[in-house]
Amino acid sequence: MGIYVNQVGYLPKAKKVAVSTFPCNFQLINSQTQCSVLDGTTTPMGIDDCSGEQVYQIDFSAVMSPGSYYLLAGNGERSHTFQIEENAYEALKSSVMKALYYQRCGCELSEKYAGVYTHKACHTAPSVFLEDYINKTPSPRQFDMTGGWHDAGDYGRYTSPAAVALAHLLYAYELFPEQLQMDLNIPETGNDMPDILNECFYELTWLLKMQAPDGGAYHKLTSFSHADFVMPEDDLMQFMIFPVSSMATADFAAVMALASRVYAPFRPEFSEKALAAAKKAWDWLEANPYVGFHNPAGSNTGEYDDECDLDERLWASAELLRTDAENSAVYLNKLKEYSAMPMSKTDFGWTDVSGLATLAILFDPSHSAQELEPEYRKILLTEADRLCALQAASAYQLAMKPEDFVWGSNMVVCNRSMLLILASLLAEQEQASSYREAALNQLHYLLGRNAMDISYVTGFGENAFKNPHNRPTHADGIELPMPGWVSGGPFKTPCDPAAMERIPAGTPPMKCYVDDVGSYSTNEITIYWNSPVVFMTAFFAEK
Ligand code: G3I
Ligand code: 9MR
Ligand code: ZN
Repeated sequence: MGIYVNQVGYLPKAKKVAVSTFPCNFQLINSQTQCSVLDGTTTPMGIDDCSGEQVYQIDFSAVMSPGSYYLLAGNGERSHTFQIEENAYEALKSSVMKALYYQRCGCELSEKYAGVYTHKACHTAPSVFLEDYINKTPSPRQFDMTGGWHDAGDYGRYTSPAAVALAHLLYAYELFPEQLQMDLNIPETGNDMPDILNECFYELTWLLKMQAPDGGAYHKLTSFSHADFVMPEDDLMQFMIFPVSSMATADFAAVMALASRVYAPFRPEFSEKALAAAKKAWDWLEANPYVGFHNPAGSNTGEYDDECDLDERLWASAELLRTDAENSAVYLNKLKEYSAMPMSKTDFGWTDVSGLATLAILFDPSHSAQELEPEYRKILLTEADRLCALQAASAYQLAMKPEDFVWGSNMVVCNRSMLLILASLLAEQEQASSYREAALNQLHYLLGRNAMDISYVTGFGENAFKNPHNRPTHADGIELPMPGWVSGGPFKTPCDPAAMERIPAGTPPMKCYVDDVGSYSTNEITIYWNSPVVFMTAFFAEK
C-alpha cells in the first residue's frame, strides 16, 4: 500500500499527479507549517498492466505555491516529502552530469573535485590486441589506450555506448546551451568551454584512440573477464583491444562528425581531427559490409552485440551530411537509401540509434536533408502520439508496456522522454505543451512515481536507491553511493543471482527490481542511462 510521488518535486505550473494503490480522502500538507493546503478524493484508474495493481490517482495541480509538501491519506498513509519549485530539477541536472566525471579512467580523482569519492589513477598500463593475448604472443604490440569513462559498474570502455552517451550530451548542449552552462567543479572548470563540453572532451579524446589505422573502430577495450569488486586502481588485469565491428565504426563516424561541429568554435584543431576521423571511418563503412561482434569463448565482459548495423549507418550518413558539406551528395544519397529501409527511426539506445538520425535531420539549421524532413517529422510525431496514447491508458501515466521492461528499462523510459521533448520542440503551441507534459511524466516515474516507491537516481529523493551495481561503490567503504547515478531499473526477466533470489516468479515487470549491489541486471549504472537525464533536465529547466 502506498502513495507514490516524484520525490524530487514538481514544477509550479505543471500538472501534478500522485498515484496511490488504495482509494482514500487525501490532504496535501505543507511540511513546514504542517497545514493542509488542499483536500480531495482519489480517482480510480483500474488495473495497471505493468505493476499488476489496482491504481488510483491524486491530482493536486491546483497547488502552485513553492514549498515542501507531502500527501496524507485518511488512514494515516503518507507519501514521501517533495518540493514544488521553479528550479526543481537544477541540482539533479548538474549531478547526473557530474556523475560522469566519477567514471574518468586513467587519472586520479582528487578530493578537490571528487570529495570523498577519490581514487588513484587507474588502468594506466598499455593495452594489447586480443589476438596477441589469446595466442600468448611473445613481446606483444602495446598501445596507449588510456582515458575515457568506465562504461558502467564494470571498468570496460566500449565504443558504441560511448558514442551514444556523447550524442545525448552533445545534442542536449546544441539544443539547450543556455541551460547547460553549469559549473561542475572538474579540473577544467573556468577555462574557455562550458563544463559539459569539458567532460565530454575527456571521453572524446579517448574515443579517437579507438580507431584502427584502416579507419574501422574497435568494438571495445576491456579485460578478458570482468574484474573483481575492487577499486579501479586495484584492477591490474591486462586490458585488450577487441576487433573492429561495423556497428562501432558507424557510431564512431557519427559522433565524431557531431563533435566536429560542436567543438569547432572552441577547439578548431580537434574539430578538424574529429572530422578527418569520421571521414576515414565512413570510407571503411563504404568498403565493408556488416561486421558483427561476439565475445570469444570464455570472455564475459560486455558484448553489446547487434545483428543490424543499418541504423548506425543511417545515423553516420545523417551526421556527415551536416558536417562535411564538400561531400554532401554522397551522404545524401546514402541517407535516402537507408531512409527507405524498413527500420525504426525513433530509438535512442545503444542497440538502435535511428532516433539520433531523426534528430540530426530535423534539427539541422541548414536543412541539408530538407526533402526528407516531412517524412521524418511524420514518423517522429506518430511515435510521440503512440507514446501519449500509452500514457493515457496507464494509471502511472507512463509510456511503457509490460514487454518494454528489458534490461535497463529506465533507458527506455528516458529515451521516450527524449522523443517527446523533440516532438514538443517541433509541434505547435497546444500540442507542444501536451508533449512536454508527457515527457515530464516519464521523469516523474524515474523519480519515484512508480510501484517500487523508489527514486532511481542516487541522492535524489527521500527513498532513492542506494546500492548500485558499481565496483567503486562496493569497494570504497563509503556508506552512501556517489550522487546522481541512474539505475538500470526493473527487468522483467532478471538474470543475476541477487535479483533471482529475491524476486519471486510471476512478479509484474514494474516490480522486478532489487536495490542490491549484486544485481547487475536490475541495478547497475551506465554512462548511457545518465546521459538521457541530462537531456531531459536541460529541457525542463527552460522557462
Ligand atoms: O534485442 C532484444 C529484443 O529483440 C527483444 O525484444 C528484447 C526483449 O527481451 O530483448 C532484446 O535484447 C536485450 C538487449 O539488452 C537489448 O535491449 C537482451 O535481452 C538483454 O539481455 C540485453 O541486455 C544488455 C546487457 O548488457 C546484457 O548484454 C543491456 O542492454 C546492456 O545495457 C548491458 O550492458 C552492460 C555491459 O554488457 C557491460 N557493462 C555494463 C552494462 C550495463 O549493465
Ligand atoms: O559486473 C558485471 C556487470 O558490469 C555486467 O553488466 C554484467 C554483464 O556483463 O556482468 C557483471 O559481472 C558478473 C559476471 O557477468 C558474472 N560473474 C559475476 C560478475 C559480477 O557480479
Ligand atoms: Zn580505469
